[in-house]
Amino acid sequence: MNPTRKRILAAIADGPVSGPDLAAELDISRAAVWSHVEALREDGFEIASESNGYTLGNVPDYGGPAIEYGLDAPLEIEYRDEIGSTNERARELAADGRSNVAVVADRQTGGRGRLDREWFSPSGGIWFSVLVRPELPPADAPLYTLVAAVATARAARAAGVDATIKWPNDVRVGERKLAGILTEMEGEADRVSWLVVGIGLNANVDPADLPGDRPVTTLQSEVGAVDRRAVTQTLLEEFWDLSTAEPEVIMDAWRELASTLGQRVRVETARETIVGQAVDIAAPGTLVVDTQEGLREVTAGDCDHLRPTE
Ligand code: BT5
Repeated sequence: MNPTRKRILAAIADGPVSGPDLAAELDISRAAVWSHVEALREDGFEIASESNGYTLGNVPDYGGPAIEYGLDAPLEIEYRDEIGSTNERARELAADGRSNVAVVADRQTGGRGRLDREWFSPSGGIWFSVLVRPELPPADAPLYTLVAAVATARAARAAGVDATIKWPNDVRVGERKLAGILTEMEGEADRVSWLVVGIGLNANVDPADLPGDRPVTTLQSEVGAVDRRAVTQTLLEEFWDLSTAEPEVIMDAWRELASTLGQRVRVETARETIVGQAVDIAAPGTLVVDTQEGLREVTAGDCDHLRPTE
């Protein structure tokens, strides 16, 4: 959001401030104050103007300015009502040299999961992709999937939903999938050039509009409709804060929320199937599985939690 508009909103949030006072405080003309206020009203901010000045009323429910307003993370928001895939758009922005942008959409027409699987993204969900350029060797990129999973589970918990993480990229309630993560990157030999972390969180969505072949859930069906703006802000802030933490701190946060550890699991990798007990996570995000042949570290794959008899 335009920094002057951000400052106007901050100034009028707690009561009336007159046009001349705002103009003096921001060192702009009164006409400029007026045109910024008009632009903010067009973005959906309710701004009363009375004899004692401007006062901020309701903030828009969702959208770019709504998410940016009060967001405690240095991310620009690019918002679309409809888009093919926020990951695709974030990759385009990466090619343009951009960074620290989150592309957010109300619905996606071509949402993607891993291995080009379809990701259902009807209106009412939280679908977004964060583009960052961390100073990280490419091999450490999976840490960002852990960060995204922790941030998503924490945001769901803040909304009252008992979410846990299933390795590598699912956030679930019990056995029902609530959210998925798709991390993509481009790297040079020794460092990441860009990273796009896509998060799809079923927020105010009817489970009938989601895949019927696997157990799924939504925040709305767990606790009733949520404030998408607040959930998105919490998620982005948690993501930003944890993304700069040391790997050990990230992994400890992950361990605390993981449902996979201690489970018997079957992991399908591109080459083989590994069965055993998931005992730990290791940097940068590998699952440590205790198998009949000893400890194995798995970097990627589809993981099923098995019942003890399987
Ligand atoms: C994922 O893949 O879980 C990653 C999903 C990432 C989606 C976000 S939305 C914003 C950004 N833009 C994109 O285009 N993508 C990212 P995977 O682990 O491969 O799981 C995919 C499987 O989850 C599908 O094959 C379905 O079985 C199931 N699925 C599809 N849509 C779902 C939904 N909305 N909720 C729960 N499960 C779903």
